[in-house]
Amino acid sequence: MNSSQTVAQFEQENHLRGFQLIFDVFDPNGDGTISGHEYRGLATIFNIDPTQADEIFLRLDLNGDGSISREEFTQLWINFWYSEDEDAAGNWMFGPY
Ligand SMILES: [Ca+2]
Ligand SMILES: [Ca+2]
Repeated sequence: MNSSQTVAQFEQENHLRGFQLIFDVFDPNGDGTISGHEYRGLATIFNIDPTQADEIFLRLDLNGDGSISREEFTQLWINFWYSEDEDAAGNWMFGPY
């Protein structure tokens, strides 16, 4: 193992820890999924318009079952940090920047 690998791992662990915190914020009732209602409620924190929040939620709900599971959120979170693709769903997590 070289030192750059260690740094990358450290960063990844930090991101995953952040992910747990963020997920809990997005899931205030703690049932393990983020509903459209929960997302809309939190979207206001990020200054996202409620109408736009609904559109973004549809992008984030990768399998279209009406809620964002922890697995989906993990995927989005990895997208957000690591994807080079500006159109990746994860990049919409905090609104259209
Ligand atoms: Ca929930
Ligand atoms: Ca889903």
